Amino acid sequence: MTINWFPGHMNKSLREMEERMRMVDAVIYVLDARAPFSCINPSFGKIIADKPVIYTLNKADMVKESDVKPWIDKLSAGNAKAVRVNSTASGATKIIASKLFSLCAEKIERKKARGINAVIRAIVIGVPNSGKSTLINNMCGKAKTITGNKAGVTRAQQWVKITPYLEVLDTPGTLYPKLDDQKTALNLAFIGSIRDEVLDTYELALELIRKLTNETDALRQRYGITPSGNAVDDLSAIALKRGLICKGGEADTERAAAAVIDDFRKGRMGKIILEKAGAR
Ligand SMILES: Nc1nc2c(ncn2[C@@H]2O[C@H](COP(=O)(O)OP(=O)(O)OP(=O)(O)O)[C@@H](O)[C@H]2O)c(=O)[nH]1
Ligand SMILES: [Mg+2]
Repeated sequence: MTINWFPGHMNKSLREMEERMRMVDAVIYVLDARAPFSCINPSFGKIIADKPVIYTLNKADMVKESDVKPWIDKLSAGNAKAVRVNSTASGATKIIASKLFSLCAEKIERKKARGINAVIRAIVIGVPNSGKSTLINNMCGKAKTITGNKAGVTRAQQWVKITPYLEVLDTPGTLYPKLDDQKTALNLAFIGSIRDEVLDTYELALELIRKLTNETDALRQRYGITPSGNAVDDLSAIALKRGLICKGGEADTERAAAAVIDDFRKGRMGKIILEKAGAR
């Protein structure tokens, strides 16, 4: 299975992001903590240039703290800071505002010397479904942006006033024009950053089983199966364990595939990180 998804509107989103970059003070770069490296979009690097960045390891509730910590250390350097956040927990994003003000201290002080209260503006960027809009709603304590459990929910940029001195810009999730590295593409598909319509659910579930067999005990714990080393057989075993049977009596592996992917995405297999900080 070769995964690629870069619809026309993403090109437009990248252009708009570039235009807006000139008028913002900082970047809130939202990464899914389950696959931080895969969420770092090579197209963003040039656009961000030397703006201060807050790498936000979002969905931190879905991974072990000990797995996120090395990413925080790795991503914090120079004018970049990294934080871990669960955007679904009330008040959890307060740390972002405080980091933003400290990254922009020079501008704040400069304006203050002239008797002006600076307004800090930040752009929120990231791959689809990483939780950008949820994070913004959390920052302002109100549902000001539309969120949803699938890729491509936000379709246009939207400014949101958090306080009189802090404004953030929600942007549509953007992927890479070319997903050359299929390992990255798979991770993005596992975490729901690629539209399901362009994916083969059955093949994706087999890849996820292969990945989880190698790296965790999740399959044994969730489904009570002993991974055999053959993903096709394992998916059948999962279907039978869950009572997913076709009319003819054989295992319904299509439904089992959808269940495996859904279980992973909803965190029902436990706290699993797909990419450790030291691995690449
Ligand atoms: N468990 C958990 N779920 C989260 C977190 N942040 C967001 N979500 C969920 O992730 C899904 C996607 O959230 P959105 O805020 O719509 O993501 P987005 O990055 O704005 O997505 P696009 O607009 O498509 O680019 C929603 O179902 C959220 O409830 C988090 O910190 N933890
Ligand atoms: Mg959104």
